[in-house]
Amino acid sequence: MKSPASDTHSPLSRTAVAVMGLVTVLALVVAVILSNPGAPGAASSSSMNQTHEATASAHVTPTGETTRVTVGVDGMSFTPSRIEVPAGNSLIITFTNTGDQRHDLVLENAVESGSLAPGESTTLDVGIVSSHIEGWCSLPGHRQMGMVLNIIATGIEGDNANGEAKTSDSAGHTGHLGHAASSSSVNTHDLLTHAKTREPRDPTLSPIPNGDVHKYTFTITEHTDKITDTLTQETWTFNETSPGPTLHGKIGDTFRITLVNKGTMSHSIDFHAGLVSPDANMRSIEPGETLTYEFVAHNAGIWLYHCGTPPMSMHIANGMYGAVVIDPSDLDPVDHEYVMIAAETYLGANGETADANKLAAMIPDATAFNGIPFQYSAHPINVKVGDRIRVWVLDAGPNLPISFHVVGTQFDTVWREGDYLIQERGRGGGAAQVLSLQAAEGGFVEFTPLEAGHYPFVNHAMSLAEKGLRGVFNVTE
Ligand SMILES: [Cu+2]
Repeated sequence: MKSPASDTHSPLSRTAVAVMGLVTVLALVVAVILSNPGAPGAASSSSMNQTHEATASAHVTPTGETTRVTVGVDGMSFTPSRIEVPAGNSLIITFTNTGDQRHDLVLENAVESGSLAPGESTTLDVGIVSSHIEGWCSLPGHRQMGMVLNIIATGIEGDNANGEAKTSDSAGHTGHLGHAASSSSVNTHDLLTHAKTREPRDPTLSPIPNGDVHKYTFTITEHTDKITDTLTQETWTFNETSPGPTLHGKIGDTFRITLVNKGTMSHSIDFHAGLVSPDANMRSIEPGETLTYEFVAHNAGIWLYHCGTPPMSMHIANGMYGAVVIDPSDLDPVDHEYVMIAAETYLGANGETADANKLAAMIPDATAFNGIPFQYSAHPINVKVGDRIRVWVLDAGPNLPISFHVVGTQFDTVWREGDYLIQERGRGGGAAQVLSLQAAEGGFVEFTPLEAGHYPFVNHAMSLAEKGLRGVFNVTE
């Protein structure tokens, strides 16, 4: 048995390693003999061959006893979430995912279960417990939501004597095995420079397709996407775009969506545009599974859709959101009709998912209309003087409000969350400077630029505009 940390050129350390190895072997032999092979959940003898010496320390004498526990999942917690083990005992955990989406269990001594689907079970040989060991679920955001397992070594002197649980790493920037991986930051210049290299997403609202029944397949994938020329993040998407496809229909239309999960974890979808029972339609599905979700659009609006698998903040922040536009029955024709979906980005380490702590603190690194910060500053939207323009705005969040403003214009028509706040024709007098929306709210504004020029549109919560929620209408004669 080798110690990876040993210097084999030193006779002293070679002797020490040999003694430690002998102690470990003896402890294991005793543990195998003492453990009851007929006990429920008993590990097979082959799994006992894997030991984890990282947990052994010099001041704890192996007892030769084995502690066996079963651990399940309830929502976003392990049950139990705390295990007491007499110091020096070996520990065998039978981990069953009794939750409703995929989870894993990773211990700080590098023992891990691998990702388990709901109902799956595995056995973890933790080794000899000599001090407190923390465990957690490594799926993005799950640890921060509370999926922490504390293994307490009892009966030893020192700071573990009271069996005090460690608090979960408040920095929380942990990689798969708990090593710190610093989250990223970004500046306006780099975001704008990158936006110039990207093809902008066409903000034009597509016409309503023919017929009363609209069928789509939404395929979920997980991949990396560039944020700047040098920084990438793992994004989760419907049909490889974030936002996902914008659907458009009229009141009374039926939408039939086949959801296909080609990712590595559980995902789902929740269409605010429909009136359906969440139980079956919005359930999480496993990688490889499909789900048919059908709804009738009873009411007008720009409706959010999003993945509803916990932690929802993480699934939305990683890109799983989009819009369904259902026209009010009294819409007038306009020259241009656009969709702007506002969302926030909370950068994790390069190449990784959103940072769960920034997400919880609601302090985004970047913000964007239609997925790419500053894309309509880099690629202004061209209109003519006197054109009538309608802009549908949806706040996909996941957290922060938007105060949508177009510099140099006033909105003579504002429709927000189901009704007109201001309606141009027939009601003279007032106009609006912003359409204000909380997370998941939506509406539209109409306006007409009267002179040529460059008309910025922004989130007038200015600090959020400065992180990317900004674009320009280029108005020409
Ligand atoms: Cu998801």
